[in-house]
Amino acid sequence: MKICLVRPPSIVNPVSYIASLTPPIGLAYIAAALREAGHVVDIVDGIGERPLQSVPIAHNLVLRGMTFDEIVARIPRDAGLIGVSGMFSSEWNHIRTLVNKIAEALPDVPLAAGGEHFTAAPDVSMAQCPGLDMCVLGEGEETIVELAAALEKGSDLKLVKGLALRDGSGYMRTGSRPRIRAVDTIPRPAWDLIPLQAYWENSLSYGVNRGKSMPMLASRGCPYSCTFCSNPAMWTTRWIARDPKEVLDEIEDYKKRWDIDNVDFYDLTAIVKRDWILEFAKGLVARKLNITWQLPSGTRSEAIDGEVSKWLYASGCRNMNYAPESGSEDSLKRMKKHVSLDKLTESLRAAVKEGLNVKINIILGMPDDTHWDTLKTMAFLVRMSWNGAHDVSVGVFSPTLAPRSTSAWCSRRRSPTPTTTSTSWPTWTSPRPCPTPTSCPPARCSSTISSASRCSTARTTCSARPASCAPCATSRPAGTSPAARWLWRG
Ligand code: B12
Ligand code: SF4
Repeated sequence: MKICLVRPPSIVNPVSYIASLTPPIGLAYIAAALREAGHVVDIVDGIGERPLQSVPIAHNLVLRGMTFDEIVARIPRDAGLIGVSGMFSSEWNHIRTLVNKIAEALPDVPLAAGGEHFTAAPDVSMAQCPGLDMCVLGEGEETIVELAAALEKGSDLKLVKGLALRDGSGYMRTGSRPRIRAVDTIPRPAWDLIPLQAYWENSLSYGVNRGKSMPMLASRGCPYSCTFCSNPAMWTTRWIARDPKEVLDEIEDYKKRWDIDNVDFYDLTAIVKRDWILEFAKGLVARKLNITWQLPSGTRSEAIDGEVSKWLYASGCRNMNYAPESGSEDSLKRMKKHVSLDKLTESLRAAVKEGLNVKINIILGMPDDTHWDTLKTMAFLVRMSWNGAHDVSVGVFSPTLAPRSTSAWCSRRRSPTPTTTSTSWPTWTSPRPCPTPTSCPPARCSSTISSASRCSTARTTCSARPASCAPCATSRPAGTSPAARWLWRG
């Protein structure tokens, strides 16, 4: 069967330094699995095929990439299945328009969707996209292959686990699919179907720009259940790492094929086991590939001590994000973050001592956070700065940005009124009854938002994309990071 996979364009603030546009590793994995099952696959990469094109939309934002009409025109008319990817719930309004346009143009072709957004909100997605036939929930490789086989044979789709299907005027789930345990058997991403050159030529990657960068996944899932995070609903709490040798072979293959300079790990949390990371880092040193690598998405710090940091640096790791998210113990308890700030500080000192650039990820305005929690977080950032942290990334918790599958979203919402058919942005996120309506706190986040926006202005200093950005590429002495300058300027 011919299958077409579609990656929508992305919403970007044109003056932001932190809006990364990245090659779609999720779709490349889906394409590889389908190809291995014998299908002919085409990917319409709505970003990579027009990386510099911008279409203005509301609120000082642009859609970067192909227009919806260009995407619809690019889809082969003889496709037997179309699959659309949707990562961010914050982009739903636009993904919805695209899905509806595809369904109108190709009404007879089965239309599936998958990714973080569709996993968190299949009910809303199907209610607002009448032409969307099914959503693939969670990890997609096995489900899409079984779905394509069932469509070819004309067999009952209800027997394919991991789907949300239309059922009368509503929808039904076909039952949950277990995670893939044998992760080393998952075919490597089909990068030949993605215009990688366009990303490299335009310095589009995740993390700090260190030249020709390849996305990579060393593990899937995360063993924790932080309340603001979609991980438990999307991947369960099972962390499964690939064999370090497999990851090294993949890197070596990319070095030979494309002479890459750098690897960006997209893992939810790559470093969980000390033995794993040591074996990986020592293996990379032994292979002498002359590349750098980084962990831009945030990692746990528990397994990173002096010896691990030494090997991280020796193997080419240059940038790493720790994600304590708050400096307030009360807030951390509510987030179920399970992090010791003292141990994290110790780990950070060791990493900085070995020469790594360390960024701290923070979330402000979580449900039930007080001004006191915010002040404690600011003090914690000062401490991090004195200990050598180079950068800070501050996000503001928002019920519209948080995935609907997270418990923090649920406790933040106000109205229990079902609104699956509403198309207005602020209300679509409230379609299911809240199990704990009495715990919804009063609106008191707005006071913290102003501090966060000041901070996010300051952080652009160090998140600037060009390779020439000296602060990103080199270590600076403790106490002179953007966080420190921002906090001390009065
Ligand atoms: C890379 C990344 C980014 C990049 C994205 C670049 C881009 N435009 O694509 C950048 C840095 C820009 C980014 C920003 C943000 N991110 Co981010 N990011 C990631 C990250 C680290 C990796 C994504 C990835 O490639 N995963 C690996 C692949 C294999 O998984 P996958 O894409 O989910 O694909 C699998 C399935 O979903 C499914 N699938 C996917 N597509 C399809 C399609 C079909 C047809 C099928 C059948 C299946 C299928 O099959 C795939 C293989 O199993 C994830 C964490 C993670 N590891 O997933 C967070 C994550 C996606 N980000 C998240 C968040 C919250 C954000 C921000 C809102 C943070 C902030 N406050 O600013 C912003 C939003 C930006 C925006 N545009 O609105 C959340 C998503 C929450 C949500 N559902 O909305 C995640 C899950 C992190 C988390 N745990 O909280 N992010
Ligand atoms: S925030 Fe990080 S540690 Fe917490 S569940 Fe998500 S990926 Fe895991």
